[in-house]
Amino acid sequence: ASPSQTYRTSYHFQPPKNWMNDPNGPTVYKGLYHLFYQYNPLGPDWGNIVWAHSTSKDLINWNPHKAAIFPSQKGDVNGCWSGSTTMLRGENPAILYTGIDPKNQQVQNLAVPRNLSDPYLIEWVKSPYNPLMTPTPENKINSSSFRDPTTAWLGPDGRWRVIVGNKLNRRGKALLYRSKDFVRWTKAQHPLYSIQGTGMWECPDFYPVSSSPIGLDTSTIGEGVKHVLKVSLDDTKHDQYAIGTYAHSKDVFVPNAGAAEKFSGLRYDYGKFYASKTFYDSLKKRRILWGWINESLSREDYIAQGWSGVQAIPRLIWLDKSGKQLVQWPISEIETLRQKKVGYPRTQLKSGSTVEVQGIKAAQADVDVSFQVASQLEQVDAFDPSWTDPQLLCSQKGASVRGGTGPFGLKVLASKDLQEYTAVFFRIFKAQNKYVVLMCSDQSRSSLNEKPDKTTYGAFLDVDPLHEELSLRSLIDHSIVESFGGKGKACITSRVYPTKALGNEARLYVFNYGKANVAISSMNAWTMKNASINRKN
Ligand code: DQQ
Repeated sequence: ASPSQTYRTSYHFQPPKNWMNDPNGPTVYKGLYHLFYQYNPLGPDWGNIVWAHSTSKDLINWNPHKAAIFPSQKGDVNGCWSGSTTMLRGENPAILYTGIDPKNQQVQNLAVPRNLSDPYLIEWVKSPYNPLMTPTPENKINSSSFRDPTTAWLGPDGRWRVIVGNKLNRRGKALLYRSKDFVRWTKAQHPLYSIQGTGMWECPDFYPVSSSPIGLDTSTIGEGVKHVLKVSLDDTKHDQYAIGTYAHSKDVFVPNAGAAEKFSGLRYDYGKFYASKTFYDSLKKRRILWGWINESLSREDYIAQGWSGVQAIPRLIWLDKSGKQLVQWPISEIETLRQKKVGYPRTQLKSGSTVEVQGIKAAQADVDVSFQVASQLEQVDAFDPSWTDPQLLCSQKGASVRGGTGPFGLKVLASKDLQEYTAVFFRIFKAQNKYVVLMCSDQSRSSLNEKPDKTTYGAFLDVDPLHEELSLRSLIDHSIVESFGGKGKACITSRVYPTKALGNEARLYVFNYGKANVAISSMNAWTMKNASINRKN
């Protein structure tokens, strides 16, 4: 393959070439899924941003269309940045997005379909009233930190609400606007929520959840409904969230105790995953999460390959039974790409062993493995309570550092001689009165090429290894590994650039480098078919 094609994916969403970043305005209309995305039509680097557009019947295979929103008005001459779709009454989609005006100020604009009988929604018309929300000295909004309107929700008083990301000095804010007609918007006195010291909140998202995979429409309020506020922290490039309550009489978000201090705790994904956005899929009554995964290559190298960025596989998202965190799982449609399966019966994975999973195409695969360690916890290492940063812990205790129980897990995108591999694994510790499970994705050996960023990622996984299995599912696709631990309680996505473990040379292994044996209670692996993604007919 030519260098530009080496790291392209076979079933992840990407345009045929050029730069892509945030997913925008995902929705479903007349049975068709729509994805818009931040795109540079002129090259592989960020710039000249338009809303590119694709549609799909299954969220897996996508057809490209012409750009839906591109600079054409005063309110967006310098770029059409991120935003969201809202379904107005009677199935009327409306897009709110950020435009960059002639003075390079960030303003919010409205666009609606030209022809509602076209399920592809090819043509979009901008409101003659644009811009609808602007920064002014009176409203004290900083014109370079005012962007990314959310999907709006309808209050019991018949008024729409939307939030827009903002910061004032170091205070991150979710500014709240209200409107009766979706055109005239008034800024509320108070933001929906704000936190001192976080820096800019990009791409906020605000939506109701319940502890069942059945999703809720964005305007749902009531008994037993919790709300999630997600922000993309510009300073750290992490998507963090808090769970709480939407006090709709006051129009404020009240996070659960301890849930939101500086958004320091919960992340959708502990690897690469940014500027994400959910939407309510009214066809299948579920909430779906899209997120952007950027390159770990140097700028020089992604420019040389002629493209940059992929979208993560859409994930179902819901509230965990504990109420303390969200759970994510690849949408079931992805399983239609599963082709050749290899299954393993229950086996022992002896201390020190590395076993190849043969019979699949390991460069594009779906692997689901469960481990049992309950009877193997005598030698477990002690947990030091000062270890509060799982990423740091994973980088200190990588795949080649022997422990009592663990590391054990998968070596993916591995070369035959194991000179190259990405290790996704668990390690167990004993804290005072509970076990601590660490999940890591160690990229340090992922490529013989020195240049890509190989930061190790890590997360604590809220699973009790004494009573529960430890499951790990990884979606492997040439240069992406998306891993789901504990049935979706912790997700870690990484980008890797093997030089040997390419195409048919890639291998998959299951390994145990801990002192204790562990049991594999089940393991299935599938070759994944290519999806048809944005191919011009
Ligand atoms: N990307 C967009 C902005 C947003 C940022 C510009 C997040 O609207 O804040 O391409 O990645």
